[in-house]
Amino acid sequence: AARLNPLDLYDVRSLLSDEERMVQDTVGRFVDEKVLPIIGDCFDQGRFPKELIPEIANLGLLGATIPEKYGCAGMNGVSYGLICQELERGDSGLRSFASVQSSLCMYPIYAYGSEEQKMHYLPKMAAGEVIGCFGLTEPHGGSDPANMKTNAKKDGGDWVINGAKMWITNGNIAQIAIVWAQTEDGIQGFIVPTDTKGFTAQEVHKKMSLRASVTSALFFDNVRVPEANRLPNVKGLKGPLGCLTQARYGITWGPIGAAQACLKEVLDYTQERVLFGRPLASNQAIQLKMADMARRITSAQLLSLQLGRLKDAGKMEPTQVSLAKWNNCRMAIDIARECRDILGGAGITVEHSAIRHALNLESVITYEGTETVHQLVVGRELTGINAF
Ligand code: TGC
Ligand code: FAD
Repeated sequence: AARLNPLDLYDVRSLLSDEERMVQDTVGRFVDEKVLPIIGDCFDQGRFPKELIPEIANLGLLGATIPEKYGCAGMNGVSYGLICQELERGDSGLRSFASVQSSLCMYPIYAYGSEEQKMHYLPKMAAGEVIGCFGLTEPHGGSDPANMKTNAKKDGGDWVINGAKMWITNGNIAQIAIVWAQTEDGIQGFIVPTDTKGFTAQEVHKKMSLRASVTSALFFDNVRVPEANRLPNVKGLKGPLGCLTQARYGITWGPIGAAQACLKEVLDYTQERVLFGRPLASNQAIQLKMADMARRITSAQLLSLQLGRLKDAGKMEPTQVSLAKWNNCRMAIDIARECRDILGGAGITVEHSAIRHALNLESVITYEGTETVHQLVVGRELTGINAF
């Protein structure tokens, strides 16, 4: 009988539709041909491969679930998940770029914006001509966004924004920022063109994680935008949290790709590496580790697929997203670290991908709600007691 696919032991792929498989194959090919050959160097040099944006856009990967009316691909949630999985098999930084553009910038315009805002921004964002960033986190503490200090005050027909945001993906390459600010009426969202007077973005350097991604601090010094730039259809923390649910859903899929990349690498490496007169793969201690990786990847695949089916049926709950974000990030970071170990000294350079994925996943397990935040969301669901 044919051997099982070590990266998909339960043939989860057979549960996908033809269209979903096609999306996965298309993105997979792009990652194999265009991303893997350059990404180690990008990480080493601390460079986001901006030159890939046009092709990512051409493949329909930006705002992929938004209807075609707005220049987007109109795919389902499972296809979006597969996009995230394949991109992150390349690098978490590339998946971050797509998550932020799709779920954190295009989604709020689509879900909370006026028809004029949607027609104006979404087609250009799908085409990769307008890049967005999402400013929620502030320097004094990201886990508790309700306590934000950035504020927007009404002044005639305009809004004047003051404050600062921290750790903002795409900050220095964005043409627009989706900025969440405190107003007299609670938290509201604004579309801020990054060439507006008083707006500055300052890139964060010396990162040891997500090096192939742009991360920035944003500063707002009397930044003035017209009322037409306010997202009219949401008020309160549920605005940004609703975007986070979309992005976190995609992030449950992404780390599966990172873990698959790492497992594939050590499966190959341990066949070739001969120590004590036999391939490394023939040692029980090594097989146990790799079997355990396959077990954890398989569980994560089934979790994300069912989450995606719930999402496409309109039944996905934020607590379910929290559980999967927690589980799948933990799964992947543990696997990446073990793979780094199995590679020995060879595991410490970017010639192999394990250390790059392991370091990237330090960000992935922290952003979009830390592991602890997601554990406490699940705890609150189980007990009815808010322990934050
Ligand atoms: P609470 O005050 O209870 O709720 C406020 C309102 O929001 C609603 N809600 C949600 N809606 C949609 N999705 C969710 N996940 C939601 N969670 C809550 C809720 O029903 C309520 O609505 P209403 O109508 O009653 O006003 O807020 P909470 O107690 O649930 O929130 C606490 C906590 C800690 C869970 C929340 O503050 C939190 O999630 N903190 C973590 C912040 C975070 O994740 N930041 C991420 C920043 S963006 C980022 O990291 C991008 S990285 C991207 C990349 O590079 O890939
Ligand atoms: P803090 O909130 O200060 O948390 C510090 C520690 O305290 C954590 O371990 C946390 O789990 C723990 N903790 C917090 N509350 C509790 C509690 N009640 N009980 C027990 N422990 C607790 N944000 C954006 O808005 N947009 C972006 O595009 C974006 N991109 C990012 C890119 C990168 C590379 C990184 C690293 C971050 C990004 N973030 C972004 C910010 C990210 O969402 C925050 O870092 C994250 O939400 C945590 O906030 P914090 O860093 O302020 O940590």
